[in-house]
Order: sequence, then C-alpha cells, then structure tokens
Amino acid sequence: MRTQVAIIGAGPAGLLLGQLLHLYGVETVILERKDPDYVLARIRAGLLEQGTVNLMEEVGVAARLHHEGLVHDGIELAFDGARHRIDMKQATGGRTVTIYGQTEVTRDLMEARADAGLTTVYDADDVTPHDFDTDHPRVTYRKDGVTHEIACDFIAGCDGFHGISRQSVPTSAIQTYDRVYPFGWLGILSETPPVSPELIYCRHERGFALCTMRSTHRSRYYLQCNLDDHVDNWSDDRFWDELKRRLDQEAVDHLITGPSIEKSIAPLRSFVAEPMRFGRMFLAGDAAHIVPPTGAKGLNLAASDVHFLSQALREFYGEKSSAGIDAYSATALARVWKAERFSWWMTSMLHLFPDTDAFTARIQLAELNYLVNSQAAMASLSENYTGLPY
Ligand code: FAS
Ligand code: PHB
Repeated sequence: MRTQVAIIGAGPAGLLLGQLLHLYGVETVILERKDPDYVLARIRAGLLEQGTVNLMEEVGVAARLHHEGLVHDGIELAFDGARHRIDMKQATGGRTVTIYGQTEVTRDLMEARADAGLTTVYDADDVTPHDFDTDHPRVTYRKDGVTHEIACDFIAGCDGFHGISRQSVPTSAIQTYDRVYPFGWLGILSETPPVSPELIYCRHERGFALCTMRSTHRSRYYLQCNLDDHVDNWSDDRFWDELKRRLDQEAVDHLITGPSIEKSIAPLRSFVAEPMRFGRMFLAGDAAHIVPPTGAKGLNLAASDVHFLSQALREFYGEKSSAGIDAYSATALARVWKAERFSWWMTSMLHLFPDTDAFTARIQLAELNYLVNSQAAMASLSENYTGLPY
C-alpha cells in the first residue's frame, strides 16, 4: 500500500490531522492499535479552546458540538471558603471555552473519516515507523497475523505518550524535559446535574478539587489524591464525602450526588520532547508533550499541533515548499511551552505538595488573592485558559 502521509494513532490528534489533510487534498492512512470502542471508552478531556472549535468547524464536524456543547464565559476559583468568578469573556474581549467531551470529539471525527471513505486500520499490531531519516519512509504493521507495509512521503506520530513514534527516534536525536507531580487526580463521572453552571477550581488544605461537567445532566469531578492511591479505595460515598470537605458551603448545599458511571486515577506530569520533527516523521499531541490537566490544555495542544502540521503539509504538496515543514517543530514548540508554563502555574497554585509548608501555603493564597483582585492578572489567566492565538 502507498499513501502520502501515514498517521500512527486514531486519537484526537491523528483523526483531526486526517480530516484537515483530507480537506487539503492530501491522502492519509491511519493505523490504530486498539479498536474504535476502546478508543471511545477512554474518558479524558472535556474543555475546548476556541481554536479547537474553529478546527472542528473547518473540517465540517462541528454541528453536534454547537448543538450539545456548553459555551462558558468564565470559571470560578474557590479558596479560603469563598468563590471568585473570573469573567474570561470580558477579560479577553469575547473569547470563551466550550464544554464538549473528548469522547464526543473523537466520535465525530471517526464518523466523518468513515463517511469520507478514508482508510483507518484498527487493531493494527506492532506498528513500526521505518527509514524516516530518508526520503522514502515506510510503516509496517501486523493485522490478523499478516505483516503489511505502507510506503509514504511522511509519517505523523500521533500515538500518544506511550506510543511507538517517539520511542523510534534515536535517544541522541531527542531531548526530553520531564516533571512528574507527586499526586494524581481521582476522577468521577455521574449522571447528575453540575453543582454550578461553570467550572470551579478549588484550593483546599486537604487537596485540590475540580467541579466540571460533560452536559447539563452529566457531571465530572476530580480530587487530588496520592500517587499510590487506588480507585478501589474510593467508594462513591467516600468520594462525595471528601469532595464536600473541599468545597465551599454554597457548593456543598447545591451538590447533587449519584452513582459513578466512571471512576479512574490519572497521574500528572509535564513533559516535552524536542524537536518534534525527525526527517520525514513528525510528532503531534501527547506523542510530543504532556501537561497536567489543571489548565485543560492537553487536547487543545494536540489540536494546535495538527493545525501547524496540516498547514505545513498543505504547503509542501500545494506549493512544493518545505518552509512549513522545516518550521513545524519550532512553531509548535513555541506554543507548547507557553501551555506547559500555564499548566504548571495553575497546578502549582492550586495543589497541596508534600513540601507545602506554612510559607508555601501563604504564597499560594497570596497568589490567588492577587489574581482575583487584579484585572491584569485575571486577563493573563483568561487569555491563556481560553487559548493563546495560533
Ligand atoms: P491520545 O493518547 O489520545 O491518542 C493516541 C492514540 O494512539 C490512541 O488511540 C492509542 O491507542 C494509539 N496508539 C498508541 N500507541 C500506538 C501504536 N504503537 N500503534 C498504533 N496506535 C497507537 N487533557 C485535558 O485537556 N483535560 C483533561 O482532563 C485530560 N484528562 C486526561 C486523563 C488521562 C487519563 C489521560 C491519559 C490524558 C488526559 N488528558 C486531558 C490529555 C488528553 O486529553 C490528551 O491530551 C489527548 O488525548 C491527546 O490526544 P492524542 O495526542 O491524540 O493522544
Ligand atoms: C474536564 O472537564 O475533564 C476538565 C476540565 C478542565 C480541566 C481538566 C479537566 O482543567
């Protein structure tokens, strides 16, 4: 088989890249090691920047997003028993965020790709990129016991943090930056109305909590937990009791609890691999970087990466220019590192660290008090949270 761009990974990065390149007349094949149901069953991000919404519109898959997504103008920060709203729309001159689960983004992109008759190989085993340091890269994979080869012009590694693409790069050719946080997030999904119309980020002496949602009848809550904790240690009742200890009284009074339909613990880390291009192979999304979810940047960075990469490949095929692909890594990394900084800052300000002593706790509260009393500080948070320009 031959194609122009072989994409490894059918998560948001791979699927969105595939749709953008299809729009630009560039042929792709996507190789995914899992089956569609497995990919859709992963409960992950829930909040889209305007830039991500714009890309979904560009590839013509934003109808359900606009019908079911919830547009939010602001968020609330809770600390010291009180809540403070940040009007991000006012602070940024009109920018908002949209609540629409990653599962739904993935489903919409999967359906659009299938409707367009584009090739996605699911249950592809042993996907392996080859010869990406030559002008004739290729990807091999095994399916139903048969080994296949795809000759291509380029390989897009959209296979996430644990994928094969980044691991296929010689260690001498790649520099990584890593920060593993000493805690995780215990997340719960419940068919209950959200405790508040907008997200509430809580800093509390017992640990961070986040109240978010998937719709007006499906809520998602997170509690900071120990890295060595296990989801089996957390009954629904224990989760709700702990959440109430970390919320302000108004939130407690409005909280509607119910049975969990999903419960999981996610580790938190900041990670960047440089560069994001290796000859004819590009990395995009979690394959190249990870952010702690505090700033809701993970999925949105995957979107901006594939925006830059799709434009570069469109230029290569349309104008026979390599300028875009030569600039891809530096362009993508410039935005990645700003999102890494913002996500690290939000995480540092809101979580309890093992070395959070009395001084650090006062600094965190001073940071938060300054933030909610300064138009300039709220504008800075707002422009980062709603998404820096591409
Ligand atoms: P993904 O990991 O989503 O997709 C990679 C795809 O490649 C997967 O389908 C995988 O099966 C496939 N793959 C892997 N190895 C392969 C191989 N060798 N061959 C073929 N296919 C292969 N972000 C937020 O903004 N907010 C959140 O709350 C949030 N919560 C998260 C919770 C968890 C547990 C995790 C892991 C991430 C979370 N994220 C969150 C970040 C997440 O949303 C990612 O940023 C997003 O999935 C990035 O999309 P992709 O880059 O496509 O990677
Ligand atoms: C979510 O809805 O899952 C979500 C929202 C905002 C975050 C993290 C997770 O910062």
